[in-house]
Amino acid sequence: MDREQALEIVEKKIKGPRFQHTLGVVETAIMLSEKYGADKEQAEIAAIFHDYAKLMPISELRDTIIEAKEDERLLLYHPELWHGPAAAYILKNKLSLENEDILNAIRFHTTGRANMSLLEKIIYLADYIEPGRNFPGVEETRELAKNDLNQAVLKAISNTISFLLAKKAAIFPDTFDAYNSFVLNKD
Ligand code: DGI
Ligand code: FE
Ligand code: FE
Ligand code: FE
Repeated sequence: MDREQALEIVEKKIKGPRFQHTLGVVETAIMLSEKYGADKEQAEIAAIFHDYAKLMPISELRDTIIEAKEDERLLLYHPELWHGPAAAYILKNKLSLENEDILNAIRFHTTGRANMSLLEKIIYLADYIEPGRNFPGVEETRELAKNDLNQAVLKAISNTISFLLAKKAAIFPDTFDAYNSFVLNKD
């Protein structure tokens, strides 16, 4: 599947501002791939599809998580955590996307996880710093992204955890695992 086909499929699912965000993630993921030596085509496909399931109804997302045999603990947490795993399943089973690294970059783009691959880090970070984002701390994360991928991803994860703590939101274990993995392994 090439870029144009992929964009056409995604634009049907997520029109408007959400599609603009996706284009920002694509541009940022390609830039980060060049800087940090990831496969540009893979980063592009993962970025195009990362929010493919973002606007699916919650009931369909829930059914998809169950059908996919994804981690059922997800269902105890905020539905915001469901669109990545659901997209990975649909892309594999209905759109024949086979590359496991691409699928994992999509699956874990909201939470991160321990021992993320280069592609997973790039998609996580691109989602956080794409030009359309303006949450507190994003500028500092963009600066770190210029020279140190791991420090930048760690910053994005730390900011997300602080944000969730301030809201008294439940924090999914993969989010903590991602944080600990960067702090302990300095990877
Ligand atoms: O889909 P996007 O809006 O582009 O971005 P995303 O998939 O990274 O979702 C971001 C949201 O997910 C943001 O509001 C923070 C939230 N989030 C990330 N990790 C956790 C979480 N929410 C909860 N409740 N628990 C988490 O561990
Ligand atoms: Fe997302
Ligand atoms: Fe994100
Ligand atoms: Fe996104």
